[in-house]
Amino acid sequence: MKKVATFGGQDIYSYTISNNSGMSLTALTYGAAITELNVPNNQGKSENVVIRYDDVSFYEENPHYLGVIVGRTAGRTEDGVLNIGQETYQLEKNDGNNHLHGGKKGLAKSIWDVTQEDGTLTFTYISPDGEDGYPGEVQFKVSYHLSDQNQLIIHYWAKPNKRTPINLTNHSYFNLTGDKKRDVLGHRLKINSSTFYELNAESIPLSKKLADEKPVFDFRHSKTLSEVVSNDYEQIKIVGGGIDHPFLLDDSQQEKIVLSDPTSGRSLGVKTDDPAVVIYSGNQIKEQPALNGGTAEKYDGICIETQMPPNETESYLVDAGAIYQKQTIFSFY
Ligand code: FUC
Repeated sequence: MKKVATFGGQDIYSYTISNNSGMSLTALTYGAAITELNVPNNQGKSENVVIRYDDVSFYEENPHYLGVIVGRTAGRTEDGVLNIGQETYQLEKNDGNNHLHGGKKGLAKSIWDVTQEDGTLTFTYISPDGEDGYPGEVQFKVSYHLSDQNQLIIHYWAKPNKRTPINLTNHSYFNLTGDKKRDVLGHRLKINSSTFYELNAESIPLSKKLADEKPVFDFRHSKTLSEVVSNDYEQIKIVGGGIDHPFLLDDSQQEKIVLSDPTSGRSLGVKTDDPAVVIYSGNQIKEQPALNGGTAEKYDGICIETQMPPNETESYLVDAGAIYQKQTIFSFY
């Protein structure tokens, strides 16, 4: 544990865990942000495979949500309007007219308590009733565990005292080249998904579309990201030239998402209990703030945000006293 910053008068610490196979992870008490994830390449050399700010002070505002836990609900809520039964709640609008990633504060800008045990960091945070406009006090617990099989296992747990929506994810930007040697356009992506969502101009999910009808968004056979972002499909242009879309995951026990980088030989397979994933290809990354020891560029990293399908708040309402529990496993090869 090391003090790394002071945000709003509060000390911020970083914690590091490692396994016996060359992996290590560093995360902050602020937002539970993963700032470093070192993974061996095909020569056995461990390098960082997530994007981070060069200057830790940028985590305070964290414009890209690098590495954090986002919630109480990930993604966008149109006009910030949340309906639960007969009640309507106005969530904070922090993305134009919409609510994004839990609001201006959200879990991403909260200070979590941490305990460290062998290869596990456990983060806890109690969000008060009404925080960011959401009803109910909620106890949150998230853990990061590194297994000796080179897996990062993220476990999510929450318990509200009123019926309220909960939909958590981690917002790490992966770049498997290691210590960011180049952008992710040469990475290959495979998603077991036959359905994705089209978005409106404000990135609000509109309607489902079959991958069969839009081969460029059919990732059931892996393809390089460069061939996707250069396609003239209007859904790619609408999000700034790339992917920023929800995909429904087809049922299977297999790894539902696979990302690979031919040059470093690293690949990442993702298993999750969640029925959907938002893939975001870093389209909004600009030159500043600086990332990973140099100037930041568009497509520096890719987020694999496992979560519930969008626009179906009913499906992720958690009753008072009930438990929300999810697990996502990132396996590195
Ligand atoms: C992703 C995207 C958003 C936003 C944010 C930083 O989850 O869906 O468009 O840019 O990250």
